[in-house]
Amino acid sequence: MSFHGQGLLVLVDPVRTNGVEAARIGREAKAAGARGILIGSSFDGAAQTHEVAKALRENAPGIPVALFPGSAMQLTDQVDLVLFLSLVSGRNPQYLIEEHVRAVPFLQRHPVATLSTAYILIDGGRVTSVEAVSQTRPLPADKPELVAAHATAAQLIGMQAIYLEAGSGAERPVPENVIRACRAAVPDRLLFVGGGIRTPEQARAARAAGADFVVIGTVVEEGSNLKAFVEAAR
Ligand code: 1GP
Repeated sequence: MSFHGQGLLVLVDPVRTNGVEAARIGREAKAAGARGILIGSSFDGAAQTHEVAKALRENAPGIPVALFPGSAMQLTDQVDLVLFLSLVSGRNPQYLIEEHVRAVPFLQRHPVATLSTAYILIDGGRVTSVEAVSQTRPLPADKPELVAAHATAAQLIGMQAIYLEAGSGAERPVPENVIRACRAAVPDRLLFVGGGIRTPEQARAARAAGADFVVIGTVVEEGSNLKAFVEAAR
C-alpha cells in the first residue's frame, strides 16, 4: 500500500507520542480523510517507533503508514512504505548514502517497500532539529532556482519523489514560489511539502503551488481540527 491521490499527510513523532496518543491520532486521521500517516523523528525514536507504528496501523486501517526515518536505527516492519530519504540539500555523506547502506540488512530480512526520496531542507527562519542533527545547512528560501536544480538533479539520478522540508516547527513554511519552481522542474515526481504549516490556508496554498502531499505534525499534536486541513489540502 503506497500513497495515492493527493492531499494531507499527518506526521507522528514517536518520541513525543505514546501508543495511546498514536491510536487517537490514527483514528482521527482516518475519520478526517487524511491520505496517509508518516512516522519519524530526526533524533532518537528507535525504541518507540515500532510500537507507535503498530498502534497507528491498527487504528487507521486502510490508509498507508510510512516511515519517515531520521536514521536506519528507526527501521520497523510495521509500516507499508519507507521513505528512503537522501538529504540532497546537504553534503553530509552519512545522510546521502551511509544510513541507506546500514538499512540494507534490515530490508533484506523485512521486505518493506521503499520510495527513493530527495529530501531538501529549506530555511524556515530558525535552526530546526534536522539541521542540527544532520549538520547540514538548509538551502536559502529565496532561491527557487537553486532548490529546483536540486530537485532536477535528484530526478536525473533516478529518485522517485521530492520532499521540501522547512523543518518541524519552522517559523515560515516552504514559500509558494519555491514549491512552484520545483513542480515545474519535476512535473512527474511525487512532491511532498512540510514544516511550519500551521493553518489550513497555508496547506491550501502549498497544494495550489503544486505539492501532491502536504505534511503537518506540530498542529496535530496540539489538537487542531484535522478536518479543516484535510479539506484545504484536498
Ligand atoms: C514535516 O517536519 C515537518 O515535514 C513537520 O513539521 O511539525 O512544523 O508541522 P511541523
